[in-house]
Amino acid sequence: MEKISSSFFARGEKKIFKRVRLLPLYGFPHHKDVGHREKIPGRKYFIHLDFDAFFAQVEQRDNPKLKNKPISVGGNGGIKGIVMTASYEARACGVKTGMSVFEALQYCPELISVPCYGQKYETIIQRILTEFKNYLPEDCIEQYSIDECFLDITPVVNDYFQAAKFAYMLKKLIMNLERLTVTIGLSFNKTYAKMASKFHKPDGLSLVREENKPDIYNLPASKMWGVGKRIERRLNYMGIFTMGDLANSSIYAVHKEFGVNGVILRKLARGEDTSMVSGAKARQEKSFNHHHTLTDPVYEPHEVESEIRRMVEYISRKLRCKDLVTRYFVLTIRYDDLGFVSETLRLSYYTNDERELFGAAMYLYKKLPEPCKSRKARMFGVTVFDLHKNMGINLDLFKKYLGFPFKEMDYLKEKYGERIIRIGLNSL
Ligand code: DCP
Ligand code: CA
Repeated sequence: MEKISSSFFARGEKKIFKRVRLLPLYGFPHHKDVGHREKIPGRKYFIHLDFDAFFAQVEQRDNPKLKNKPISVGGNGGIKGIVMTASYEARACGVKTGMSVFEALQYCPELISVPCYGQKYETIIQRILTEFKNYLPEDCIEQYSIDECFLDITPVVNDYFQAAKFAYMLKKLIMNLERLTVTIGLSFNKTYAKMASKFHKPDGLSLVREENKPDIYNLPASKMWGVGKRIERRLNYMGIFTMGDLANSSIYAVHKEFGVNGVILRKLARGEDTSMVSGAKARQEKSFNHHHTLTDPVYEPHEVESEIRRMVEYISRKLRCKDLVTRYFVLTIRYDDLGFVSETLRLSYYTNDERELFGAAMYLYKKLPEPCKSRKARMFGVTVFDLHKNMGINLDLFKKYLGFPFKEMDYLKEKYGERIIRIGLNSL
C-alpha cells in the first residue's frame, strides 16, 4: 500500500485534537465516521492548493546540481537583489523571503542564488490548471496567486472521505505531470481551507471539518488569513489572542476598531465564510508593468518626479480596476547612454494606493544614480508583483485612507483622460 504524506485533525483522548500524518490512503476516516455517503445539503467542499517553495522547487527540479542544496531564487541571481523564495534547506538556516541576498548569505554562506524565470513558473501553473478542467467545471477553479488556487470540489464529491481522496488524486496528478509537491488544505469554506494548507508543509494534506472548529479556535489569531503583525497587535490590545477570541468577540468592539472589515474578519474566523471560488474568468494576474520612453530625456528633479508620478498613477489605477493589491514595487530607469538601473522595494503591507506607491517609487529613486545634464533619463518603468485580490481586510490600510474617493477619481480618468484629476502632491 502506497504511503501518502497527509494529515488531518482527529479527536485525541487527552488533547483536544491530534494531527494524523503519514497515513496510507485507507487510513483516511471512514465515511461512517465523517458523515453520510449522500451529499449533505448546503455543505460545500473547498480545496486550497499551494505549491511548496514554488520557484525554488522548480529550479531544484530542473537542475540536479541544486537538489538538496540551500538555494534562493530572485532577480538575476547573484548577490544583488531580493530573495523571492528559498528552498527548505535554505529556510532551515534562517533565509526568508524578502531578505536581500546579501543578508541571506550572512545566515547561510553556502547559499546558491539563482535567477527567477517568471514565465516558466507561470507556464507550469497554467498547465496544471488546464489539466484540472478534466476533473472539475471551469468555474470551480480559481487561481489565487502565482502558486495557489482554490477549487470548489462540491460538484464531484459527496463527503469528506471522497474529498480527501480527490485531494490526494490531485497531488499525485501534479507529481506525475510536473514532479512537484503541493500542500493541500480541505474544508467546508475557503478561509479554513487556506488555513489548513499551512498546517502540514511541505507535501501535506490537512482536513478541517465542522467538528474541528474548536481546534481552529485554539489557534493564535495571527493564523487567520489576512491578519499580519500590525493587525495582530491591535487585536491583542483588544484582548483577542486566539481565533476563538476573535470568533466570539463583540461585533460592536471589532466594528469600532476596524470598521466593516473587522466584522468580516470575525465572520471568517467563525467559519462563516460564504464566498465562492471566482472561476477561471477572474484569473489572477501575476504582475503589471508600465514603461514610458521619452522623446526628450529629462534630468531636472521636478521633471523626473512628474514622470515617476505618471507611471505610479497609471499602475495604481490598473491595480484598482482589477481589484488587486501589491507588495513589491520595482522602479527602472534607462539613461540616454543606454545605462539601465533598477531597484526593488518590498512594502510591509499590500496596497494599491498611489500615495503609498509614489512614496515607494521616490524612496527607490533616491537609491539610483541621479540623472544629470550629461546623463539624462530616457525611460521610466514601474513593475508591481506579488499581486493579491483586495480582500478588504488589510485593516490598517483601510482605516487610514477610508473615504478617499478613488472610485470617483478613476471614473473621471476613464472618461476624460489621465490628466483630468490628480491627487495634490502635498498629500502624497
Ligand atoms: N513570491 C513572490 N513574492 C513574494 C513571495 C513569493 O513573488 N512576496 C514568489 C516566490 C514563491 C512564489 O511566489 O516561490 C509563491 O509564494 P509563497 O508565499 O507561496 O511561497 P513559496 O511557495 O515559495 O513557499 P511555501 O512553501 O511556504 O508556500
Ligand atoms: Ca507556496
